[in-house]
Amino acid sequence: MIDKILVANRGEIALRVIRACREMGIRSVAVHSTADSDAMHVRMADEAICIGPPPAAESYLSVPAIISACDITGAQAIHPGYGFLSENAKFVQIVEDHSLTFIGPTADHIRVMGDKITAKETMAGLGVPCVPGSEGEVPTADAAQTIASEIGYPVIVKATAGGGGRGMKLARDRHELDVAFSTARAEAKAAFGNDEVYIEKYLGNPRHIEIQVFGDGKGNAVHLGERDCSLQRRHQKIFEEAPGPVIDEPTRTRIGGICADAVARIGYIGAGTVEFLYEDGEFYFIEMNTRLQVEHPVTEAIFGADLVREQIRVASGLPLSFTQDDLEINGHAIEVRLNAEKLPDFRPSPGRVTQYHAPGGLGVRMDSALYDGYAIPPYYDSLIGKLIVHGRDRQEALARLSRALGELIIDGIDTTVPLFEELLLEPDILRGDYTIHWLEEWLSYRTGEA
Ligand code: MV4
Repeated sequence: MIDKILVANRGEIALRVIRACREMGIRSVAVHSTADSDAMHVRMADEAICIGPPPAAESYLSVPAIISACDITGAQAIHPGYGFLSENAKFVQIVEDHSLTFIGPTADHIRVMGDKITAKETMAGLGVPCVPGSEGEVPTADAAQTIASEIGYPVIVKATAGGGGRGMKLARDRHELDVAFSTARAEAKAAFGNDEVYIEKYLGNPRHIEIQVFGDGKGNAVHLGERDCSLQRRHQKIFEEAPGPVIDEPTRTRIGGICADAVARIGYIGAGTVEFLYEDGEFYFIEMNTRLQVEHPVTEAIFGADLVREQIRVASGLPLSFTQDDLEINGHAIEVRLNAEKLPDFRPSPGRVTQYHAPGGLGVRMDSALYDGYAIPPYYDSLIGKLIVHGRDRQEALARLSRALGELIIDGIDTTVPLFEELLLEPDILRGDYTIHWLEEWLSYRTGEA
């Protein structure tokens, strides 16, 4: 049994994991860079160890430093959080080779899903509906022309090593395709050292709907419904909700069942997210994330489940603490991401937080590592907190979000809080009537670009 976990992350997600450890009677080890000596995760863990200088490449991404920290502290397992080493198959292989437990999927599952062509082939073979497109790699511009004329324009050229919006090129007609194909390939080569690309039919105005799945590594898996994460800016989600405003119970049961069945059949272990584009009532698989996601708390809220606890349980060889039949949705939850950024251009705004007051009360959860007087270092992601609200229905969740934003005080730095106060006045947002392009269109209209 695992009795000490090293948390290979920082900020609110490190706290999230430390909290689960404490409730399970498991000791926690924080790692930190020299820029994070005063960080809250260092104080909240049972032990802390410095692993390097401020740049993440020399600290939070340093595999030797993290493995050494396990040796020194006697931690038997590593929780990677999200980002950093969470989807790095080579790291997971090294962890396994050192007889340590990675709290997450196997290196093989991470590798399969990290290569987007292999991921799509695998999921298609397991009965998951995919976007129409090429069967695997498209090797030449001629092959691209042939496939595009079969599936019809517009098409999108994607890098197999990409994901999350990196390395994509749109082609509206056959004239645009040659340029899209060669630039996608060149950019993929430069960014990922892998120039393999594939082609899909471009969906014009979909929602981003993702299904939370959980496997026990023994051929059993469940789904925990969907999240609608369509509100994004430059592929960064800012507002997420569960359940999805346009997904009904039969639809949820059908697509959730397909996803749970697929991951069960590959023997998947731990938390995963199956991402879809959803348009005209149809789901189209695009990618699978093999980590716990930033927005997991909205799922926790409506199912009353602790997903980090479940990750630790299955990594320890224990069964999930619920079956599919136990899982029932209760109400509606919304998360907004609070970033240390200055509007209107979202420029990072690190610095000292002179005053901090977290909102509270019924149905309010604030996941943040902030405190009064904390100096946000400039080296890392600008996410400084997540405000999650839960209500009996969507309307109550929205009212609670507005109320909680009003209670929140973060002084001394600029944050994205005013953006959410404005969004909550928009009829489309109040109705749940938005797609993946809504936010960027709204932002460009507001700043007078359009
Ligand atoms: C697409 C698409 C339209 N058609 N694929 C962007 C991130 C990556 N996960 C997949 N992405 C897209 N793939 C096809 N065939 C549109 C996007 C896309 C998008 C997807 C989800 C959320 C926001 C987005 C914003 C722009 C483009």
